[in-house]
Amino acid sequence: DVAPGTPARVIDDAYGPDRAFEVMTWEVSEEAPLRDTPLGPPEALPHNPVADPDLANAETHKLTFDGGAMGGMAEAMMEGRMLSMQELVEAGRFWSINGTVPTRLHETEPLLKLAKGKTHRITLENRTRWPHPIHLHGHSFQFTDPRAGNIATFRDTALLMPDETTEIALVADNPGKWMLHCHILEHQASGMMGVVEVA
Ligand SMILES: [Cu+2]
Repeated sequence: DVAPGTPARVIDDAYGPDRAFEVMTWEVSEEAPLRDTPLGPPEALPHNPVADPDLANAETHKLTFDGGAMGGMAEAMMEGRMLSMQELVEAGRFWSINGTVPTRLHETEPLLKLAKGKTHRITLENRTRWPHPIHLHGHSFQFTDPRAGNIATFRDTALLMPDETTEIALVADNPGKWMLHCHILEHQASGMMGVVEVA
């Protein structure tokens, strides 16, 4: 029970206690409640139709994320040429996935080709000094390591902290060419994006 007029602060400390910031402050109104009694519990949702990964019979893959300030990236492939970090910075493309920097996404070779209908375990390795929320289109995945988050939860984005490595698993049941990219859009636009093909 919170007394009317008592402020409650909402703090976002996802990036650690030293980077916590206040999102909003709210307080309970002095006005009468809208209802005499609270609503009942919500109705149960239908069963989630997303297929559970079969971890014991999975194909394994790896994606490495490189680049940015204070990182170790020395060079990367762009448009079929190996460019130095200096050249990449001058081109405004200083993030890479598996050593490649796409420019025209629809023409680039997929980062991964996933066999349709199978379970795939994908290691995500962040070799940069920056956090990256890595977002995959077309599929929902689970973490395989409970240290990364509740492994029962299906997600479309994995937040990789600096130098963090984790593994995701999914059933590739949605054919097509799907974007995979950092959801910090400046990072996406400057190279941290690619295509995952399911066929
Ligand atoms: Cu990023």
